[in-house]
Amino acid sequence: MEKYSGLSLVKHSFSHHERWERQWANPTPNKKYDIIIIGGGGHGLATAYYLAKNHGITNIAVLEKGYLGGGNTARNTTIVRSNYLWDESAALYEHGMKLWEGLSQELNYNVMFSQRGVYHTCHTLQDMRNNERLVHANRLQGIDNEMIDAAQLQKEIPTLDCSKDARYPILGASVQRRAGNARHDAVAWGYARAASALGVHLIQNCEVVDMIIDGSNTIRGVKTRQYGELMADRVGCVVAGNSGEMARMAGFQLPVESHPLQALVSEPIKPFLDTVVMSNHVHGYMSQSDKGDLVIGAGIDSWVGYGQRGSYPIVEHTIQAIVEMFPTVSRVRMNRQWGGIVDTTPDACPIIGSTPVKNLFFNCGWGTGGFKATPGSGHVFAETLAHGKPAPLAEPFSLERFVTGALVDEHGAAGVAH
Ligand code: FAD
Ligand code: PYC
Repeated sequence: MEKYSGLSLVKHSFSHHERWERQWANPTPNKKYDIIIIGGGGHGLATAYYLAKNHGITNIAVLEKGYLGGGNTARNTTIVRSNYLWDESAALYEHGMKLWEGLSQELNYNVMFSQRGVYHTCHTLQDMRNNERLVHANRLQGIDNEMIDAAQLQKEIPTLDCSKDARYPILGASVQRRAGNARHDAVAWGYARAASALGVHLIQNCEVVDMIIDGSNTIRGVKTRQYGELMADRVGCVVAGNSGEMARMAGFQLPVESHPLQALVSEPIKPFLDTVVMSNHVHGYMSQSDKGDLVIGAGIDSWVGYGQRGSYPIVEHTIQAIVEMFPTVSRVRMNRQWGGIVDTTPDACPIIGSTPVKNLFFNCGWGTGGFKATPGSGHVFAETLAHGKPAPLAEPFSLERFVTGALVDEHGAAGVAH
């Protein structure tokens, strides 16, 4: 089960007290920031870190309405992969994957990135064809991905039911062996600590309730519930499921819908699954955490909502799928179930870049798949904010694509059951 990338520990240059002081900073009255980042999830914290580290901009405030990393970053099932279909998205996610591969060393914080492989099982001929297409596309892009047949799959995952008696027998699978998972909160803490050490202000319990936009349609700052007005030259908004609400404050509409997405974990059991298995067809996926919990998820609630919980029929359906694929876990008890709010776009791809308001940038629309993108998203958004124009990797993901029609359709091709 131990498949972590190696760590080299370097002494951290800040005392515990200094770190505490920085991470729990309050805004200084009348201070103007170069950049305000709204949202202290993984993406916002990664953005702040790369702004400070790669662009030398440290007069930054990250404003978080709750606690750092308490949104979707804390609620996701941590699958990291880069096997997307189209060149634009494959390039973006592969950029993230490469950053993941050195992240523990970069942050001097064990993010427990474990390249244990991710399998997408195929239960129909069409599933096989879709996955073969994906594998070919990935190979042309220089991204690892391969097809295996059911006999090979059975050898690699003995507890998976690959028999012909299953309701939807498995015909084969695609597998990205460099894919895997990581520890969600460690990613947020790692970026937070490293950004704080570089001088970034991390302000928790600070909810943005409005935008300050002048007569020339330029953003000047934000209004917060706890600290009044905070001013900045540029504002980056990275609030996942709350993006639509933020756009409303800024006076425009985004093509995003907010949906609940839920997950659940079991009681801890002995190690029996050292990889990640996903089925688009029977609609469920599972991995096993280092504590032994089975980490299980499925699709979004198809209705919109802001409740951080999922509804019952989905979880019941998910468990049916999991028990079908892994009959051996049928008597395992579930410990916890929760939900997050994900922001979905019509082409299942993110929106990264400028908005109708000058100096206001959005990074949103990652939907059900943004955890894997955390380092890549932060990296390209930092470049975008630093230069005031989209980073090259972000260009295909502009808001304008919904006007020009240049969509990057990753529905289904993402190989996940959403
Ligand atoms: P968040 O972590 O949600 O951060 C946004 C922050 O903005 C929050 O902390 C929130 O409190 C803050 N905020 C909101 N409004 C305001 C305001 N007005 N003022 C100040 N702060 C505000 N992705 C994968 O790649 N792999 C997976 O396996 C996976 N599984 C998932 C499973 C579940 C159950 C869920 C819910 C999501 C899953 N995702 C997965 C998606 C992934 O979690 C998200 O795309 C990703 O975490 C988004 O990160 P973020 O930093 O943008 O958002
Ligand atoms: O994007 O791989 C993914 C994913 C799995 C579960 C939720 N998202």
